Amino acid sequence: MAEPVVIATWPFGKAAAETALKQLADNKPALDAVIAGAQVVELDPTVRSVGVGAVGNKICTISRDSCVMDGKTLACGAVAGLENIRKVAAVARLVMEKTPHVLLVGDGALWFALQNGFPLETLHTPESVKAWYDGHPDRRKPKDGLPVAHAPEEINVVDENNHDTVTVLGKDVNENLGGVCTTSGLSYKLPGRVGDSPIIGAGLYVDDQAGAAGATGVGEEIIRAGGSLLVVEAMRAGKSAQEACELAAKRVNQQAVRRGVHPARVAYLALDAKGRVGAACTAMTNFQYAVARAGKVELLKAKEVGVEEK
Ligand code: SD4
Repeated sequence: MAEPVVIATWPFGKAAAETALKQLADNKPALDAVIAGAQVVELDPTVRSVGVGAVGNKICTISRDSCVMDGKTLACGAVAGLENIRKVAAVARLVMEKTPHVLLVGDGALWFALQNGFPLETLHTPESVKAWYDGHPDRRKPKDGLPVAHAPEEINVVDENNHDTVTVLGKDVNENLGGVCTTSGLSYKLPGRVGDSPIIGAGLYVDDQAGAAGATGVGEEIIRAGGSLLVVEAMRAGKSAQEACELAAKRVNQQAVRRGVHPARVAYLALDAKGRVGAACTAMTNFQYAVARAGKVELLKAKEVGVEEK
């Protein structure tokens, strides 16, 4: 039997990786394990950017995006713009299992969740509402004499604290890969805005025959670059997990420079079927990720790829 491995975004991914690794050690399939791990973060009211306790969009609604993918069968499912449901990765999984579709959005996703027994619950907490109020771009102090930008086209230059997604990739004892991505998306986003996190190929892609990849950061840039699929295809073409993440991060930089919007804040994680991991980011010096294997979880700093690198 192969050694299980989990990799997850951000310091809060440590709890996700720990939970997922325990499940994998009990011989659970990769997809079950990573969803159980992501759920720990979805339900943690101290995390401001994923589920319960998240900072809302421009009108303070907490609108969630999530997707899941099974590397063995390529089965996948997703939800976008889902409100008032706490365990949205579990809903994405049911879209995969119970429908012929890949992605349900908004009211349809909510109807589907309710039909399948998920309770309608608020995700706001007194602390998250206060954080929304205090951090609202209209209320922030002007920077260098200019108001802090918050229009969607300027989202790249909003500070780096207004977003964080939990993406968890795992390899089970049978060398099958599974992945999940779940988020409340960019805080103060426009109502109706959907990021990369529920888009298969952007926020997540998993194929046992090539590898698994996931993303975090500014979703618009990840979608534009075809992020996670780009990482997986680079692995399929022979790059290591690390090289593939760097290649995709460089692509984001090149596109951002070409469009005159640098810095674009994006990070990629990758895991191959042999358990080798990789991580790279663009202008996100604070990006850390968790790797769990052999009963231990460690937090690592991703390699930052500079604009000049080709
Ligand atoms: C989004 N990619 O909605 C997500 C947000 C995120 O680190 O991951 N931020 O664009």
